[in-house]
Amino acid sequence: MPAYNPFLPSWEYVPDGEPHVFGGRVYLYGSHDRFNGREFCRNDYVCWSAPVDDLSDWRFEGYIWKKSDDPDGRGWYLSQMAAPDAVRGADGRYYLYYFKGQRGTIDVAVCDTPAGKYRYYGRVRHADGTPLGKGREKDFYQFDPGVFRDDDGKFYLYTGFGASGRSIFTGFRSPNKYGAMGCELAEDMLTIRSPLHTIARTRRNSRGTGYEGHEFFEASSMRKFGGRYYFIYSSVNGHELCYAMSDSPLGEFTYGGTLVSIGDVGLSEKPLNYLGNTHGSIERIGGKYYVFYHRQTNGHCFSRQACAEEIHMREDGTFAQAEVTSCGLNGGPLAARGRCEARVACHLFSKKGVRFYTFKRPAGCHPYFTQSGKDRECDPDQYIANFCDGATAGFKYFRFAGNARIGVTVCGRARGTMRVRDGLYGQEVAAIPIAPCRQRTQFFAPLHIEDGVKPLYFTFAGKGRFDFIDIRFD
Ligand code: FUB
Repeated sequence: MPAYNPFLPSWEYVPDGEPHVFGGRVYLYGSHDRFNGREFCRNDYVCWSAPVDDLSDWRFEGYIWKKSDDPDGRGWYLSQMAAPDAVRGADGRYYLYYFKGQRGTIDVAVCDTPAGKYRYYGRVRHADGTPLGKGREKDFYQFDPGVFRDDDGKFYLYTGFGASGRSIFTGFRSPNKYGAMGCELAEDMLTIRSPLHTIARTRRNSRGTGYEGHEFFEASSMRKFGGRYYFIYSSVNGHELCYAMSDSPLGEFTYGGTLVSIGDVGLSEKPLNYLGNTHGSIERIGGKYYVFYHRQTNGHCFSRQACAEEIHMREDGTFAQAEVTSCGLNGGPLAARGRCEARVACHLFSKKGVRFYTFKRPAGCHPYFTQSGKDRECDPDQYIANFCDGATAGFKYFRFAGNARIGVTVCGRARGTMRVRDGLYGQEVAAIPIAPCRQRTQFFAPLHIEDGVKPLYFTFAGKGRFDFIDIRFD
């Protein structure tokens, strides 16, 4: 079975993913957005897992933690229960750390298995019992917990919110001027037993440190590879995951670079996909490194979906920025055979370029990923809507072998040509005529492409707009 990006079913919206391998499976812990939600994280936490030797085979593990399971009940604090992370404790149980948008504290739930039904365990606190986030000195609004177990059995917690303006959750100015914070946790998994250390810099304290332009914003996550600590975070640019390295779990960490940008910013002269926040981490699975992140679906920032790419570590331990692809966890290009859904385009932009998504879909001729049906209806289909003159969808990569024709399925009032190129600035390999249609209709044209691995870029030239459903290979 091929794997695509997004790698979960098209109707699932899991952003802020933290991948962890436990006992031969990779588990994805994340927030849970709603299709067409009006806020971040409207749904209860679910978990998905896949065997480490088949990253296309994701299994739904069910709801592991509901807002109503928290002692705050269904209070307004819980409206945005976000960005959990999990760790296996010294007692062999699994601890799920999460934060509630408007409370600014971190709570913990526990379970005997990685993806069973968690039950409430407690709130992270100082030794005197004051909740972390409510104490003094450097103890700021808590956000996006990352939890980490070191090889020596010690546990660490990382959190922080580096906004210099107002918090999207509280509406208050961010009180955190230090950056990401890290501390050691006691054996009870709740009590802090070290001072709070600054891990990565914000805009307010980055001058001369190497973080400039990629300062910490949110999404703290810790990993250790080859004896080095890697702090992974979402930068002030929002659309990228960056990392910083150290020889010690409580740093200070040196800026390393960008791991992935959802618009391939840094790899291309201009953003090649609609931007918005992203959040994730790296996991070593079967001897390879993968970066997990989320893309933005539905033209605004409240319906985000899990994606992943293989990422390469250089000999000196640094990572090269991964490009976003349609084939993600597939382990190679997609076969140019049969049907490929348009929803797996990894690049999408309009004649006027892209936008950074906020609460509302941008007006005008901007194509966007969306779906039919309601949230979590398991048979809706996802497609690209509002495809109009100059809109481009790019797919990386396909393996071509003796292909003679290519088609697209579309639906809408449009007339023109779908021009197909074998690269962003590549050769035209097909020109598919498009005519108005009230129902989904396939249009075909001869394909002139050599065998081998290539991307495909589809650009519409003409009048009107349509839904771009899929690509057909003959
Ligand atoms: O999912 C809600 C928020 O969006 C997270 O807390 C941030 O990291 C960002 O992804």
